[in-house]
Amino acid sequence: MMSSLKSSARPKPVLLDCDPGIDDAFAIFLALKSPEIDLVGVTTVAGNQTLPTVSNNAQDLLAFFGSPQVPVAFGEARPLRRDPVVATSHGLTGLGGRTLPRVAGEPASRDGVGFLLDTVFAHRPGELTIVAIGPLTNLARALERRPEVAQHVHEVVIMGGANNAGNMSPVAEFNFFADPDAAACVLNADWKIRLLDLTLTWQSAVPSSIAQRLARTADPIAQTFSAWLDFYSQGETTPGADGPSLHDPCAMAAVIDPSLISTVPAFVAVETQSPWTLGESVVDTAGYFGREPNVQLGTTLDREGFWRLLMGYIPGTE
Ligand SMILES: [Ca+2]
Repeated sequence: MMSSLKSSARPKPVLLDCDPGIDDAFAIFLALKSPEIDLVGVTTVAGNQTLPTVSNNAQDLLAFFGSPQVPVAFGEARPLRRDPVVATSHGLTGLGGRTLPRVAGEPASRDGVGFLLDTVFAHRPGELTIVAIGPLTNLARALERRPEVAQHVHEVVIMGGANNAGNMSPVAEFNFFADPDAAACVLNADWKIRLLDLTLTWQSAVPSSIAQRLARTADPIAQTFSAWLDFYSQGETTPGADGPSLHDPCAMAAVIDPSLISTVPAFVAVETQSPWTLGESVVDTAGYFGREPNVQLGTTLDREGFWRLLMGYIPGTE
């Protein structure tokens, strides 16, 4: 339930940059249901699937969760300098295991980067939070067009990178692997970043008791989540745990309740050259490189609190 949450007087305005994606779907759900967040817009980016597919999914998800009025802008269809890669663990539709009613129509904009910039500058300095849970192409393009965007946002919360093992290569996580040049650009920019990498998000692994509760709950949202998790568990594994991890909603949870995630200051660089370690995030918390920290890096997730938060919004799962 929600009793541990402290509702702030005013919800925080959040722009979500995403590539739905099964775990993205859970992040959208959290953003819409949480009274701590005002989801002011969604931008899409090629990642888990192609841009048309993830864009349709974003629109369908918002409608399915009862908020079709949230504007969706279609963003970048290709990484900055490389060929697109898609993920396999989300299936050909990006939402494998359960197809949603198709409502997708015209976007709020076909210039997602322009929409992102307009949304940022429509807010006061330090007011808007960006949650970025796909490849960072849109954010990098926004920095190219208007570098001052970095000083205008409150914070960027990113799901990406891998301090230890990766999930697209031995060392690289999907979002950073898909567009390493964009990840490097975004981490080099002068904005406040909380970075949640696989070391953190793997701590969200779905407990079997939760999977069972979802499976036996009749509510359509619970049934859909259960079907997605069944599908996702076939292609997404978590070291040391039985269930798949919900990487993306960790970033939304970090905005809703920052106490769920502890962080340390770190300098993080992204490898953009080596064919063997492309997209690796090199984490320096000990000062080897003599560089100032550029992120607050998530270290520990309150797994129980995270699942309590998410399940608290799903009807019928008490
Ligand atoms: Ca994603």
